[in-house]
Amino acid sequence: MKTEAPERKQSTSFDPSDTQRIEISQPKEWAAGIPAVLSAYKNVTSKAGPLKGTRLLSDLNQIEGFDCPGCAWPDPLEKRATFEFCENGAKAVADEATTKRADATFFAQNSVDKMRGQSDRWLNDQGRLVQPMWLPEGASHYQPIEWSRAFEMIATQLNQLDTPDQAAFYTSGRTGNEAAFLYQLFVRKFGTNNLPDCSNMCHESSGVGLGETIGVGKGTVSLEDLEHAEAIFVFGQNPGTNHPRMLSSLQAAKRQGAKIIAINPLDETGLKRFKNPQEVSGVIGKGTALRDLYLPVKINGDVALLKGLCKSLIERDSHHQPVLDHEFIEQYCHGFDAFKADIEQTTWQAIEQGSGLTQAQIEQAADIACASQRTICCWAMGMTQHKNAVANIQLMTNFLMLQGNLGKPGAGVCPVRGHSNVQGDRTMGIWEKPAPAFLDALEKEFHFNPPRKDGVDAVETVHGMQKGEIKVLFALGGNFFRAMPDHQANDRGLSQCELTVQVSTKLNRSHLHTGKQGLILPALGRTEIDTQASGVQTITVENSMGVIQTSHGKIPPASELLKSEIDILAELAVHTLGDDPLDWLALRADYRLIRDHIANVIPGFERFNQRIDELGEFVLPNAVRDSRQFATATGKANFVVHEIADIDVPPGHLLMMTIRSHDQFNTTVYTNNDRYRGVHGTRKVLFINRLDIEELGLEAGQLVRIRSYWPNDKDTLREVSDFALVEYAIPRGCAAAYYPETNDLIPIDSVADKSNTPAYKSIVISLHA
Ligand SMILES: Nc1nc2c(c(=O)[nH]1)N[C@H]1C(S)=C(S)[C@@H](COP(=O)(O)OP(=O)(O)OC[C@H]3O[C@@H](n4cnc5c(=O)[nH]c(N)nc54)[C@H](O)[C@@H]3O)O[C@H]1N2
Ligand SMILES: Nc1nc2c(c(=O)[nH]1)N[C@H]1C(S)=C(S)[C@@H](COP(=O)(O)OP(=O)(O)OC[C@H]3O[C@@H](n4cnc5c(=O)[nH]c(N)nc54)[C@H](O)[C@@H]3O)O[C@H]1N2
Ligand SMILES: [Mo]
Repeated sequence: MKTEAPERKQSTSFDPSDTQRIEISQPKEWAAGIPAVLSAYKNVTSKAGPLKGTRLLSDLNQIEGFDCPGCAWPDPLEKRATFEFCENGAKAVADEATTKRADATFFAQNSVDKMRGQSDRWLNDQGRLVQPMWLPEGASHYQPIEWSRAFEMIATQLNQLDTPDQAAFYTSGRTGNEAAFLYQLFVRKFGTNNLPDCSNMCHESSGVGLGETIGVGKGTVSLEDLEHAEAIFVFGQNPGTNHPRMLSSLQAAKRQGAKIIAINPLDETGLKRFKNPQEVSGVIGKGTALRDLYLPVKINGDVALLKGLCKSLIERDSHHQPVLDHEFIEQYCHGFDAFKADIEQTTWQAIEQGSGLTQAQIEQAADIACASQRTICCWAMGMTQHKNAVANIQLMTNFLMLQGNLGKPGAGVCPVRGHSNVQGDRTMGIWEKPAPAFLDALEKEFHFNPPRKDGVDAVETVHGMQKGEIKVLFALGGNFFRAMPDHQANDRGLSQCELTVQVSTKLNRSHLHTGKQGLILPALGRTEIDTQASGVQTITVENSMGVIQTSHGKIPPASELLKSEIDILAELAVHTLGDDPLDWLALRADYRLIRDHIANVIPGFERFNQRIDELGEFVLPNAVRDSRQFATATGKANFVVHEIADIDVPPGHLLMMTIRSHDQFNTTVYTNNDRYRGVHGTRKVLFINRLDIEELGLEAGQLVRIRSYWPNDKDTLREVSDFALVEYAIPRGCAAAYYPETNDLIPIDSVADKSNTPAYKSIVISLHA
């Protein structure tokens, strides 16, 4: 493994060291319980103060409170617990409600260069952004700027472009529905569909895969379905950390007799055993064992595994003892014969080799599927961030279709979304490939000609910036620079832009890699009271299961200078669009007026204001769930044939996935600990099988350089250094490290087929002492 690197372009380090005293212990055997409750209270009260902290926790996810700014897991429609939150939701709230401030004095004391030398944790730790800041061309420091001048500057830059397509408008998934709707309307009136978003990096593969197979790009189950399922397959997801409230639903399902199967290269703690902090038995008892079966699939081995599952079901099916739902297949599906033929000719040998599992292991999972009348597949990033991610999604759907597990209670597909409103943002039209019907409706409501040409997604935005075709990047939330792969390519692109604008709540690395000029526009967060001319405003969000809910800010804004995202967008529209006939400032004054427009444009939102006034929340229609209608090209649910893809992992190399620790929210790092996996004091670790450490002639605990291998671009050296090897139960040939520290290893061209999502979870690496 000691091959010397040839002369190559050396990567710049985007990863300042932040290592404390490293302690590695055994992974935990159960999740939540008292440690989670203590951690929640400690986080919120230490950052926001004891009074504000307690108040915040009691308003979290209540009907009259605010929607958790963490993940998109739904709240129960009825029967909410007094404290309907989880440890990690509390961390997200605390992080926003912090009493620390990154104000003008802070920026005067810290040059951009100096801040680049700090860790992500340090950047976030500086507190809330409280006033608009400007980085003039060539300047070393940000300086304060008036809001009005900032808007003029953006409008001037935008209006100077040769074409509107020279600007791109990114969205992260915390933006509420009303702001998202206004944003896409502004962008389309400006004249482009360049609306890349965090979905492009997240569940895009789910949307594309489901769209082709079942005609709805969203999940088809409700919380109630989940609790009434007989079998739940959890693919590529770590809910104990990323969707902790899902554990309560899995526990409820389990108590009704459901079997749970975890499919993951790591045996994640949250799926092993759960101590529900809302229950006495969760506090003092042993908790509930969740998974009945654990399948340690190798990274990217899911297509093979799913083909194995389908093969087993098809082989077991006979006239006397039907296993498949032939009536469903006959009436609702298309392409079954070709699918069946492909599965029959796929050998068990290929399946075992591709999945890293034995036939016996897969048959155990098939036993559970056969015994179940109601099966659900849940999944997250372990399925969507691979080259063949769309195949993953489609085979999961096909596996369910074999037994008619779509559009009936207790069964269906459940892509578990990431950001709290990422699904709603898409529904509101934040999409670079808008449906013609959506544009027609916009045209009818607002009397203009929306652009019809597809815009750029996140990866295409980086390409566009590098080629000089995109000159302005405006980002509504998020951390585009750090969340995207290939920091080198991204930095090259960004630095060529004329202007980059970040609408943000907290300091992050995107503020340090700007265009020739950079602007930071500080925004109100979800927890804060939003007062406009007509009074205090309410916003809405859509959770992972298509439920529209209201959210009411509860605490005073971190600064008087903050503006709501809607306020910022309305001002931007007024400054940029000149004499546009739409009264943007009236919409800003009263968000109900925005909802009236939404009701006229987007199906399912009829009587929007009335319904949220009366009920607080409502469920969007879903053709598959409600009536087994499949709006696909064939009008039916489609079976699709996919090959088992072989990733080229040369000898001496490993396949690495990038994952989240328990103490981060995406690029926001709270601490350097990962309690459930037994890591303390550092994020620079590589989880690796003991036998691979031995075979490579290395030692546990040793610091290594990780270099990625990308045959399509042998000229660029992508390497990160000082990662400690941690012996871990992970399949041979596989490794894992945290995101975003390893994002520089991923070439911008390493993407999923069809969805163009960066293949964050299949990185071929070699290790160097
Ligand atoms: N606290 C907290 N909550 C969050 C977030 C956060 O950062 N912190 N992020 C939010 C966002 S935006 C998202 S998208 C979600 C992310 O939620 P997750 O998808 O749970 O997050 P990851 O850490 O990326 O975990 C991916 C899981 O997939 C597994 N995996 C990786 N590759 C494969 C594979 O090839 N096959 C299989 N079967 N499994 C694989 C990994 O071992 C890991 O358990 O969480 C949301 N919620
Ligand atoms: N290697 C690797 N890379 C990945 C992933 C992975 O698994 N592996 N996951 C990908 C996924 S799933 C996602 S979703 C992306 C995430 O990409 P992003 O959504 O772009 O990143 P975040 O880290 O969530 O953004 C955090 C920033 O958002 C701002 N913010 C927070 N709340 C608000 C708000 O209410 N309003 C505004 N205006 N700003 C706010 C703060 O300034 C904060 O610093 O990362 C992707 N990148
Ligand atoms: Mo995500």
